[in-house]
Amino acid sequence: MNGADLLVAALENEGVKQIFGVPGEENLDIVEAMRRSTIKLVLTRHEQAAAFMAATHGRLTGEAGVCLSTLGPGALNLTTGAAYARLGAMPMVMITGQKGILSRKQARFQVVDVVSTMTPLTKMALQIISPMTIPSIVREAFRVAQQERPGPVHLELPEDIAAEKTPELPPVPPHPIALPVAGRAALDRAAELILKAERPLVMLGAAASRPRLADALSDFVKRLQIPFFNTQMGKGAVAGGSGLYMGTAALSERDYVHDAIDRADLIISVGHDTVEKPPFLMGPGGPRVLHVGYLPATVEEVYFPHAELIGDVGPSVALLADRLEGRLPRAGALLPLREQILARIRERAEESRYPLTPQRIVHDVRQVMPEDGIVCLDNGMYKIWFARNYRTRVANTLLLDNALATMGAGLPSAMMAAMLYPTRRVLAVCGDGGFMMNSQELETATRLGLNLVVLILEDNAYGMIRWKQAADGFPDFGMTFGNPDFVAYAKAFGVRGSRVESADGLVPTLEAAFGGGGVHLVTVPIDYSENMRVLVDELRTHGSKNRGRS
Ligand SMILES: Cc1ncc(C[n+]2csc(CCOP(=O)(O)OP(=O)(O)O)c2C)c(N)n1
Ligand SMILES: [Mg+2]
Repeated sequence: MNGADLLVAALENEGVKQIFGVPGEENLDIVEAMRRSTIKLVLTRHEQAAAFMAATHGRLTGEAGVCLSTLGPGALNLTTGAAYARLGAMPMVMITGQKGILSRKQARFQVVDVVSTMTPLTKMALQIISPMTIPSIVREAFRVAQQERPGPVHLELPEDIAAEKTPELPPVPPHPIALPVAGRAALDRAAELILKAERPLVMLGAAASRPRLADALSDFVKRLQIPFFNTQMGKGAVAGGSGLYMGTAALSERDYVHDAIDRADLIISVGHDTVEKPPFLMGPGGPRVLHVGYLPATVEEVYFPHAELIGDVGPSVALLADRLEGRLPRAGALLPLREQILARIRERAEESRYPLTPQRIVHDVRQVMPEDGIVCLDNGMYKIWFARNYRTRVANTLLLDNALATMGAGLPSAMMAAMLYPTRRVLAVCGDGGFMMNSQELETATRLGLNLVVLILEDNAYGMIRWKQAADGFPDFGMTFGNPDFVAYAKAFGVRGSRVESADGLVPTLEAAFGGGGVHLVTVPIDYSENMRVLVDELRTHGSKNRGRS
């Protein structure tokens, strides 16, 4: 037995089923230990994709996903994934190799200080210097990665420690940890605030999407009958059909959902994480905010709650509902605004312009996705449209990154979703820019035999930045590029590809793609003139009218 065997045994003890990555020669003892283990090695074509997949495993299951790389160059390729998991609160364990530390037979070849690089990007980063410590370090890594607020942990296993002979050591068994529930005084205070509110509103933030919370939050909202909106990453946290959904705050102000937010006198903010682009801006004289979360709120210029309810969120909100159920005659005060807000959002969803409008694309995608289908977004202009316009009815069915907001994660995150839920429809939606940042993973997806459709929105540009440039009054400059023929590109990977040729062509093309099984790429041209017309001109007018009224 050697250090690598101990590491792999410790990972099996944590229930790890697969490790994503690109090994280097420094990892070969780990690879050999894996060969003799129950853990599968899932090769990717870039370490970044391995990290995005591992992080998404953590996001969707609550159990840390694991990725592996070599030293120096491979480890540095994990850093964007580390930041993605750090900001997005996704549990992940990254294992990297290193040259031997007991002697230096290759001098400084490929050596960079990976632990120092990872330190600010992780919850914990350390080098393993003795096999004896491996069982406890691995247990600690998973504990730290998975406990609130979840995130990435980095372990560096130098090749000589991996190869070092060691007696067999028992792994440290994991045990369930029950988080403390909010105390009576805090519950009473929170209940008092809500009882006094004239126009309450619930906001569901990023932490509301933790997989274990779906039922508890749906119950909470239904028992209180207070209308709710969500942040981008809080989307889907409450099961649909409640009739209480008021919209998604994809922008920070002036959108139609802000009609309700601006009129609220109390916002019960559940699981808001200020890594997200602000869903509304607190300022002097705005609504009071009650922060409900696993951890106290960070104080920001735009977020400084007046009261907090801290503790295990599920049981805490159940206790809060016990104090309030049936005692809130004004719970639905803001509900009359609901229909007009949702009607504005639905506008032009069936327009038959070609190239297609973002509204039409969101609408058509919703048509072909069953309630439990999962849409995974990359980052680009369409993210705002999907966040704002796509209605979710099941938790974690619109996966987007409003934290690091990195391009390139759309395809890998969808691949992970497809691996975890092989019978559900999974769609990656990517811009022509973001797709090309990790398009090499089409090979991984086909090799893994995944059922997955990738939708590419073609505007031949970094559309989001082009839009910002225009919205800020700059001349149109420098944001366009050419694309490969995406259908031919898909074919080169052995992936079936289709191009949408008419406004009515998207739904049947997506249906056929899902129907065919396997990996399928669909490319559709998008008309982004709506960005300026709706998200700037229309909302500016709306915002100023609104301010005039209040
Ligand atoms: C890795 C990375 N690089 C740059 C950016 C800045 N950025 C945000 S959106 C965007 C353009 C995205 O273009 P595309 O994927 O084609 O989507 P579109 O906005 O055109 O729909 C850029 C460059 C980013 N978020 N992440
Ligand atoms: Mg684009």
